[in-house]
Amino acid sequence: MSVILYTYDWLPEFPRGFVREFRVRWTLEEIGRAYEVATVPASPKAPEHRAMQPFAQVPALKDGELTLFESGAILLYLAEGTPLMPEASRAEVTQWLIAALNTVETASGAWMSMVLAQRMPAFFGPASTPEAVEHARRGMRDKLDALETLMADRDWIVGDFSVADVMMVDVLRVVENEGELGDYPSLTDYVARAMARPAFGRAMADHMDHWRAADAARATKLSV
Ligand SMILES: N[C@@H](CCC(=O)N[C@@H](CS)C(=O)NCC(=O)O)C(=O)O
Repeated sequence: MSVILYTYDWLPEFPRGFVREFRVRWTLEEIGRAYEVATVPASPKAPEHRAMQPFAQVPALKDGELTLFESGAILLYLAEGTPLMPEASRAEVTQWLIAALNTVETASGAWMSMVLAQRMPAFFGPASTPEAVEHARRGMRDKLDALETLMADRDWIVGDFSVADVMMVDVLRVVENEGELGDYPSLTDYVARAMARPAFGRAMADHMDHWRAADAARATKLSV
């Protein structure tokens, strides 16, 4: 049965490609599960949105009667019973998916929000001091250093490609896009290896098509 993935009706250019809805699309493509996309208004947030996602964020997912939020919970749910969650390494795959969110993304997210506040103070401000940004960057690099050592002698984080790799790579892509993986060759290769997967390519094409269609719908609305 097809699931419904909720994302925003429209977003400006800068977050496209990196909205957390993408990691769900990628997982759905990896496991070959049919899905439809439904939208919630980005602004103002609707009560129906908050009813599905108490923090009024995306992604959210509906599978029949079940509604889920939190990308980590959604990925774990979808991966269940598929090759992305091998029974023999369930505990380690879960551990690494949580490490991606709770150790790496907390550090990279703290740094990234400071970078965005400097770049677009009107939108994300107030800007932090350069010293505070550098402090956050060093905190992120501590985590990247550990991952770099780990990934030097493996292709995927636990055995074969798993849902932990979807999450870890989706977190690292943001850092790579900012040019911060330049001196991490193992992590650069890891991200490139994952992004070369056909499922990643299909998910990204659909993700970007969604925003193009959203632009067209918005242009039509503005012209009437
Ligand atoms: N912990 C949440 C974070 C979700 C999240 O930050 N979503 C962003 C889009 S990538 C969002 O909706 N931001 C708008 C907002 O917070 O109002 C998850 O992993 O699902």
